[in-house]
Amino acid sequence: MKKAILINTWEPGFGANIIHDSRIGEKKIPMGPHYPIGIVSVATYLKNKIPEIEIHVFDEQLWTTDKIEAAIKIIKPAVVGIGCMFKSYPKVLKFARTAKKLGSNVVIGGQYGASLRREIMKNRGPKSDDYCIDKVFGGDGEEQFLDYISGKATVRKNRLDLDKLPQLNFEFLNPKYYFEKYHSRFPESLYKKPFLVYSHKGCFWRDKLWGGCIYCSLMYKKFRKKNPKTIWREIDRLVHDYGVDYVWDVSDSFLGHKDWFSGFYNEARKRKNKPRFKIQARADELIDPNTVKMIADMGATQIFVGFESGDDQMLVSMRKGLLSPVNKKAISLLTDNGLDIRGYFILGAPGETKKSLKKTTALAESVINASGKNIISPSVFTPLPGSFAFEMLKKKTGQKYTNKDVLDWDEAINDWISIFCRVSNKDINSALNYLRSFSYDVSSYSF
Ligand code: B12
Ligand code: SF4
Repeated sequence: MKKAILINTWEPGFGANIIHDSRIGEKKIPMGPHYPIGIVSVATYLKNKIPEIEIHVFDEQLWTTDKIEAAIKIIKPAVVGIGCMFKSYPKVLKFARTAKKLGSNVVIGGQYGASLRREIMKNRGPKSDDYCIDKVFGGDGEEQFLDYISGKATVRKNRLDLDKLPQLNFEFLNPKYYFEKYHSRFPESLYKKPFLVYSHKGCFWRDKLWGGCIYCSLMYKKFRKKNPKTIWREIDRLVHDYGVDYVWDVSDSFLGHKDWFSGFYNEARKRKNKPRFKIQARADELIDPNTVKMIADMGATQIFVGFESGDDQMLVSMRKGLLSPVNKKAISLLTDNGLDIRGYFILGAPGETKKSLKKTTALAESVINASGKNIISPSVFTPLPGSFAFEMLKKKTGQKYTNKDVLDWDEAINDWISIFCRVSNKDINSALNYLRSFSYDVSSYSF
């Protein structure tokens, strides 16, 4: 019987925000854990199509790197598939080398590989000195991984119909381990069983001819959505069978399609027993009073919004597709409707100045001051592979970032600031440290 292992890589502190609390000193807002819905979907699809296959899914949030490596040595799978986002790439290589030494075929999927496929194959593929990766898959992994395991010469790269995907098979990873971990990290939380779903893939703004924020590395090109009934079937199962009380819909523009949202809302209204929601939306989707009322009414509790900057020129240089008045209107409407905001800010836009940084800190302060339950997440502009910004950096730095799959991110950020900003690294870091100095009650938030 063929054996396969799928691994979700994880770095401690992913996305964590350093905070300073006068009582406890400096600490990070604790994160997660996040159930790896992408990799479990790949495993589920494969098992449905080839029931006799033996598949194991390991998640570094639950097992240590050493334990997973030991499991690879014991199981000796024919294929090892590894999920990769940019910070975890060195870890991906570690697993890949171990698996390759044991004779497994190694493939990677996820955001990072999708953007640097050519570079990865050049440096880690069969013709390289460090051969440890056989294939890199971008986009939806379900069908591609199935074709690869089945030995098909040409792997399909169709965009999947999201309504036709099977519901996640929780035999691969039991949600209860994630609930337990969540509870030990957030013992005071109002929520006991948080979970992730996605109702869309892709983003309307990125699909537009001149659209897409320049820092965005999202690999999904065309906006696709699940039927509201499909996504509610998933949510109902989570609530009724697993007691889920908090759902983060990780789709990038939950409110991007008005008719779809009305359909989702109408389904929400039919249900008495439903979870609270955390959703992500653009500020320009949050300026219609009726829409904001509806998200409050359907049980949303926290809204992720990328405000990015308080300066219009920076919003233009990052190609955000909206200006400050829109950000301000969204803040006031969310506040009026009792919705908590998790606001994202990016320091280091092309053309950033001390003055524009000040406007950003002022906007961030206005989010904090709007409600005691709001949180801000500031970060320094990172020119990720797959983004327009990465191409800008490559253009200005000759060969430095060309043909490479392992990149020094501190160096890339420094180069970005010195080439594109009109402030120093020091100025950006002092604004960052200031924005990270607020303390929060994170008991129900940081999932
Ligand atoms: C949830 C999420 C997180 C979570 C959890 C991530 C996780 N590992 O589960 C947290 C909060 C921890 C997080 C952190 C960060 N994230 Co994040 N995150 C997301 C988000 C919103 C959803 C991901 C998701 O679950 N999608 C739904 C599932 C079903 O799709 P999927 O994950 O893409 O999986 C499919 C394919 O990738 C593929 N696949 C996946 N694994 C494998 C493996 C194999 C073998 C194969 C064949 C296929 C395959 O098949 C899956 C099913 O179709 C995306 C945006 C988005 N909408 O995708 C950003 C996104 C992935 N994150 C991003 C960023 C920038 C970050 C942070 C850097 C933020 C920060 N400032 O700290 C950190 C660092 C992460 C890192 N490792 O480097 C970027 C891209 C990063 C990159 N290029 O690697 C994205 C695209 C956002 C954006 N618009 O730019 N993130
Ligand atoms: S960052 Fe968000 S809004 Fe901007 S293009 Fe990417 S997914 Fe769309």
